Amino acid sequence: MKKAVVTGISGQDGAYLAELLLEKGYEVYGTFRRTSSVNFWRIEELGIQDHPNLHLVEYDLTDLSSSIRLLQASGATEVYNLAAQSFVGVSFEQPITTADITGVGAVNLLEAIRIVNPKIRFYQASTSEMFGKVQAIPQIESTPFYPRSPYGVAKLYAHWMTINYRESYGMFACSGILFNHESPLRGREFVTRKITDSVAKIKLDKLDVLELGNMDAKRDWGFAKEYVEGMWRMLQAAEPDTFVLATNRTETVRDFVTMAFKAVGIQINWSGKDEAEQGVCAQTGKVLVRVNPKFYRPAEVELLIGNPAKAKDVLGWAPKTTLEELCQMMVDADLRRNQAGFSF
Ligand code: NDP
Ligand code: GDR
Repeated sequence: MKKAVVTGISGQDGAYLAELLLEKGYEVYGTFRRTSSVNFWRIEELGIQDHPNLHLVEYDLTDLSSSIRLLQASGATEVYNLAAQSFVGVSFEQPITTADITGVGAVNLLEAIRIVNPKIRFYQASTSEMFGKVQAIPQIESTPFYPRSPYGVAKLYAHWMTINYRESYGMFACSGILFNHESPLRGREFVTRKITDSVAKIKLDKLDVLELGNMDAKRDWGFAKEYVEGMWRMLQAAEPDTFVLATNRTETVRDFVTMAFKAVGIQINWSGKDEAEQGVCAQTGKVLVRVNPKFYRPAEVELLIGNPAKAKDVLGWAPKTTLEELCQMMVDADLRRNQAGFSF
C-alpha cells in the first residue's frame, strides 16, 4: 500500500487531496496543528474522518524535529506540503510568522526528506501570488516573478528552495504554481467563500449588506477538487518539474459577486465609483453590496490569468468546472448550511 503525508489536512486542499489519495488506495498521514480548538469540519463534510487508512498526526511545519519524526513514523514515499499561513491579507500583519511557516517551513520538510529518505517524492504548494505585479499575460512557468505581499515573497523562497533541492541533491521535488482554486470547503476569509456565504445569508434575511475591498482585482478561479488531482499527477510523472495549474480565464471580484447573486435569483446593478461603489438589488432597490476600505491591502495583485498548457501536455491535466458552475455549487452549499443553522 502506498503511503503519503499531506501537511495541512484541516485546510481546503488537504481535505480534498486526502479524499483523492484514500480513493486511490493510499494510506494517508494527514497533519494538523495542536490548537485550542482543532477543527476537522472539512474532512467530516467529505465523510473521511474515520477512514481506516487515514491517520491524523499532530505536527508543526516550523519544527524540524517534528518533520523528521513525521517521515520516520509514516514511512511515506510521497509528501504533499500544503500547510501554510495562506491568507495574503494576514501576511501584511504577520510577515515574520508568514516567513517562518510559509517560507522556511517548506525547507524543514525538504531537509527532513534529505535526512530520512531522499527518494521521497515532494510536492510544494506554490502560488500565482509569486507573479504578483504581472510581467506577462497569461502567466506560464517561465514568466518572471514579482511578488506583492509577504505571503508571495515567502512562497517564492520555498519555490526556489524546492528547485534548489531538485537540482542540488537530485530529489524528486515538484512545485505546482496553482492559481486561485475554490470550493464549498474554502475558508470564509477568502473572497469567493465570503461572497457565497454572505449571499446565502442575505437571501435568507440573515445579513443586510456584503462589505468588500478591492472589487477590480481579477483572478483566475478554478475548482479545488480538480487541482488536487493535478498535484497527485505531478508526483506520478517521469521527471520532477514545475507546473502551472489554472483555467486561462480571469474575472473581477465584482463579476463574481454579480454571479453569486444571480445564483439565488437576485440581479445586482452597480453604481458609484471606488469607495462609493454600491451593488443595488434591481428588484427592491436595496443596497446589498458596498466597499469598506478596511479590506484594502497595502499592495494589491491586480490581474492573474494562467495558461496550464504544460500541465495538459505532460500530465494530461485540464480544468473542467466552469466558474458559473463553481459559483452555483458554493452558493448552494452555503444556502444549505445557513438553512441548517450552521456555517463554518
Ligand atoms: P488553507 O488555509 O485552507 O489550509 C492551510 C493549512 O495549513 C491548514 O490546515 C492549516 O492548519 C495548516 N497550517 C498553517 N500553519 C501551519 C503550521 N505552522 N504547521 C502545520 N500546519 C499549518 O489553504 P488551502 O487549502 O487553500 O491551500 C493549500 C496550500 O496551497 C497552501 O500552502 C496555500 O498557500 C497554497 N495555495 C493555495 C491556493 C488556493 O487558491 N487555495 C492557490 C495556490 C497555493 P490550521 O487549520 O491549524 O490553521
Ligand atoms: P488571494 O485570495 O489573495 O488571491 O489569495 P483572496 O480571496 O483573499 O483575495 C482575492 C482578491 O479579492 C480581493 N478582495 C477581498 N479579499 C478578501 N479576502 N476579502 C475581501 O473582503 C475582499 N474584497 C476584495 C483581494 O484584495 C484580492 O485581490 C488566495 C489564497 O488562497 C492564497 O493562499 C493563494 O496562494 C492565492 O489565492 C492564489
